[in-house]
Amino acid sequence: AASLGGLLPATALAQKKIVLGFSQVGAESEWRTANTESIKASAKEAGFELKFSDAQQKQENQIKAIRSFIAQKVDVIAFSPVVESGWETVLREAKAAKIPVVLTDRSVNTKDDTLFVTFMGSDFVEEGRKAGRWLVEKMKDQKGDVNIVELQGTVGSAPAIDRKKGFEEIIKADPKFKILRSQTGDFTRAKGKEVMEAFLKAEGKKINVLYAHNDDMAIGAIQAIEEAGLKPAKDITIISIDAVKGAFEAMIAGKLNVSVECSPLLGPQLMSAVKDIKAGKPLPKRIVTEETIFPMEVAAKEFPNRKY
Ligand code: GZL
Repeated sequence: AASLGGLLPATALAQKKIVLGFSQVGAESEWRTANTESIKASAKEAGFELKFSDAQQKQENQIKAIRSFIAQKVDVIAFSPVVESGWETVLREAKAAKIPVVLTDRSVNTKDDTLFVTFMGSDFVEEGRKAGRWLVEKMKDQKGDVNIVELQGTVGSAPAIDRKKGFEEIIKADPKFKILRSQTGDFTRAKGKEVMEAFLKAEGKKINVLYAHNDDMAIGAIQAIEEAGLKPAKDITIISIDAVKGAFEAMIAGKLNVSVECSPLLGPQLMSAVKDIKAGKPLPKRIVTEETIFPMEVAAKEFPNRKY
C-alpha cells in the first residue's frame, strides 16, 4: 500500500500547525515575566506550536536561538532584541531563508527595514516625556535646584536610550533640573539597589528625585533609601516606568510617587500579526502600544483592574 506517511491527506496539510520561534530577552523583571506569560498563553490560544528561548539577557544567545529557528524552518520568527545593534547579519540569514521576522517590545538599529515585517511595542521616548512632564508639574513651585539621580536600563537597549532621551527633552526646558548621576541598573532589582546605595553614599541628602527606567530598579532603590534612613517618595521623589504589580504595591504603601505604564501584554497582537503574515496580509511597519501614567493617588483604585 502507498506509504501514507508521504501523502498527508489535504485536510492534515491544511491544518499543519503554524510554528513560531520566539527569542526572549531573559527573565530580568516583573515586566519580562508578564510579557513571557502573555506570549505563551496567546500562542496556546492561537493553536500555534511555540518554540521559546530565554537568552538570559545575552545577545549571542538570541542570535543562536534565531539561527536554530532558521535551521528548524519555523514559519515565523519573533524576538525582543536585548540591545539595538548587531542584528543585521542574522536578520539577513532569516531573510535568505524566507522566514518573516516580527520585532516585539524593543527595536533594532537598521537602515534596511525589509529585514523585519513589523515592530510592535511602546513608544519609549514618549514614556520618558511622560515621566519628565509629571516631574515638571510636581516641581512647578520649587524655586531652587531639583537634583536628580537616574537608574538607566540595560546599556544599549532601546528602552534605556529612548527613556533617557524623552525625559531630558522635557526637563531641559528649566535649568533648575540637574541630573547629578546616571548609571545602569540593568533593569533588575538587585542592581537598582546596589547603584542607588552608591548614589546615596556619593550625594546623600542632596538627592531630591530618582528617575528609574523600570519599576524593578525603583523597588531595589526604595530598599536602599530606607536602609539609609530616608523616606522613599517623601525625602526622595521617585518616578518609574512599567506600572507592574510591584509598582502599585509600592505606591499604595506610599513609597513610589508615579509609574508610567508600559504594557507587556503583546501576546495577542503578536499572534494576530503571525496569522496575517501566514494569510499574506500586509502589516504596518510600526504598531504602537497605547498606554497611560499612574500617580500614587490613583493606585489603590486602579490596582484591582491591573492585568500584569
Ligand atoms: C520595555 C521592556 C523593558 C521593561 C523592563 O518594553 O523592554 O525591559 O521596561 C524590562 O522592565 O526588563
